[in-house]
Amino acid sequence: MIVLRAKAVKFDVTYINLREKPDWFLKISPHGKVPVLDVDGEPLYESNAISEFLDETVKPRLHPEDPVKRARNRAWTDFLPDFAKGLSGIYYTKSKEEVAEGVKAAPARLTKLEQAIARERGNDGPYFNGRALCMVDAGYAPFFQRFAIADSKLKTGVLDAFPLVKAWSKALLSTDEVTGSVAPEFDEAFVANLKRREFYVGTLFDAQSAAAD
Ligand SMILES: N[C@@H](CCC(=O)N[C@@H](CS)C(=O)NCC(=O)O)C(=O)O
Repeated sequence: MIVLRAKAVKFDVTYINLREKPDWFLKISPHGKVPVLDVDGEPLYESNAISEFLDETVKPRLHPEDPVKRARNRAWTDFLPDFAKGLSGIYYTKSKEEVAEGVKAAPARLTKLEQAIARERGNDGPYFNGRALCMVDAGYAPFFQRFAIADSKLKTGVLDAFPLVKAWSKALLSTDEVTGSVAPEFDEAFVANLKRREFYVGTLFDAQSAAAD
């Protein structure tokens, strides 16, 4: 969605309930996962594949022009599932103790990312490659969005030791393409999901204030 928005593509969104996946969705999504992009009746799946398709077919290019830089950007997008595990390992946990373990484990991945930003960018940002939003930004932003909601209650301060990552996350979370990429009730739905799955962080959002947090 961030890539679509960055390229000003006109699109319609259909949200589905992942706990009751409709048949039409299961027919077009082989792994039963979102997102799926329907391009004139051709379903595309896997965020990376969709984003790459959009970058090849719709201007402006979000990937760097320089092939070496582009390859390194792709390498950091490949690191995303591992990185995401570092953050979700903090909030997809069932107790305070598990949160603390997650906080202890996350810096190994955050250090790699901090070093990558320092090395790849060579300027003040605010995005992964500098002044322009790029594909790496689009990949990481959703994970920073989710972490920010959880950490508004956990207050781990885990990003404090990683100033470049922290500033990057802050920039992404105040970028229109990112903030507008989720449904208006996204925060509320995310918190409801944390509660439903009985994660410890869910207990920190009380029923009355969840919608406002
Ligand atoms: N590798 C996939 C992962 C997508 C993914 O995990 N989607 C989750 C929601 S964020 C999903 O559809 N989960 C439903 C399920 O696994 O049943 C991608 O990047 O598109």
